[in-house]
Amino acid sequence: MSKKSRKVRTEFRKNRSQKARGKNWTRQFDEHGFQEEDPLQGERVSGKGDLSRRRTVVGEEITGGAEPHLSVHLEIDESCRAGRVLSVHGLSCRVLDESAGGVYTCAVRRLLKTLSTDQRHVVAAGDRVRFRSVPGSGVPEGIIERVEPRHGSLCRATRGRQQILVTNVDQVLIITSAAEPRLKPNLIDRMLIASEKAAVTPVICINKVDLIDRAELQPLVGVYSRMGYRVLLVSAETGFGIERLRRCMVGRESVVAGQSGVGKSSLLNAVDGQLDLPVSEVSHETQKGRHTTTTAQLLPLSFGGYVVDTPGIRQFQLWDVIPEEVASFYRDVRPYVSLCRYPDCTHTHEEDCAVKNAVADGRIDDRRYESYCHLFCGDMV
Ligand SMILES: Nc1nc2c(ncn2[C@@H]2O[C@H](COP(=O)(O)OP(=O)(O)O)[C@@H](O)[C@H]2O)c(=O)[nH]1
Ligand SMILES: [Mg+2]
Ligand SMILES: [Zn+2]
Repeated sequence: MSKKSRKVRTEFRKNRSQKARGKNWTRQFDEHGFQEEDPLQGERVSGKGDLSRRRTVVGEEITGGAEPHLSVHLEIDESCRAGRVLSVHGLSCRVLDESAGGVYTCAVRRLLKTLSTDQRHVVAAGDRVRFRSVPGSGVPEGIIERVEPRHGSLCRATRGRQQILVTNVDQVLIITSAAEPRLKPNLIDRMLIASEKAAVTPVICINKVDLIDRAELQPLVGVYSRMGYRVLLVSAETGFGIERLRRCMVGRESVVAGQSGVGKSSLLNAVDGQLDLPVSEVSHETQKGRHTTTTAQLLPLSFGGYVVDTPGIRQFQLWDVIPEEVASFYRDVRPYVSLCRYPDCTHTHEEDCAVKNAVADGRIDDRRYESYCHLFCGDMV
């Protein structure tokens, strides 16, 4: 991550375009300090009239990570609460007051919106924000004054624009089942690639271990552990491994991934009884159509932390991975790619391929190599 100071010119909205040197400008400032309208540091207003009037906002552009992000230095006082965006609905969002509790329906300060150039929404589910409560209709309402810098965003490109589905994700829980439905290691590999691409830590959870002999899983667990992945064997049914899963989720934001029926809801209920999620839902998530909802919902956990278990987010698989980069996301394949004879080696049919040699020597697991070949050949979904 690098931070560099950047000045941004933003235009005033039409309804704010009064003459710059309006009659009582100085007096208004004295009286109100422009707290309500312009809570900005480093703002200059020129007196050049309508056409050239812009404001210069000093912010920090943070590059690196999933997306460049502009954090604006707004003045925040004690009346601003620290909150977490639970979900976004069009122009408003639900924000949890992280210290006092309570969920507020919030709008976004207009200035923040004018700064948003390449994002569809300024605020995304998972954002850490500062917001001000607005007294009004009885239901808790507020206005978001600041969006804190993000890490770990799961994104999707829609019509050339990057859409952040959920942000500040600490880990992806890749949930599979040892049986019913049968274990699909290639599916684990795909979800691992999606996590690697998003630069979010994956945790592999194999559920329903009550249905099998755990010793059978040891070779597979060994392959993933050697690559540095955390693997948890769990059973929502018997409670096996649930305490370890809970410890892994405390205070973190976890996104749940995995196919239908593997026991995601059962596991989350076992981890936190207050979630009370419906089990065995006959869901729409297998219809991968355009009607699948992708509006992420953060569910607060009673022991601290959040979990996101939204069908459209769960299916996050290989949105933007191109075949040529697949190898770089296979932790076990990656060390060999630079040793191949051809710099553009695809590790599928070429001679003197260091990857294939490593497979022949048993340094790369056969099944992992096969799963690589499947993905490389475009078996992406
Ligand atoms: N034997 C066994 N069955 C489980 C376990 N976890 C969940 N199930 C069952 O698997 C089915 C699907 O569970 P559900 O939580 O709805 O899966 P989801 O679609 O991934 O959310 C239900 O019938 C659960 O009772 C487990 O650890 N062991
Ligand atoms: Mg479920
Ligand atoms: Zn090769």
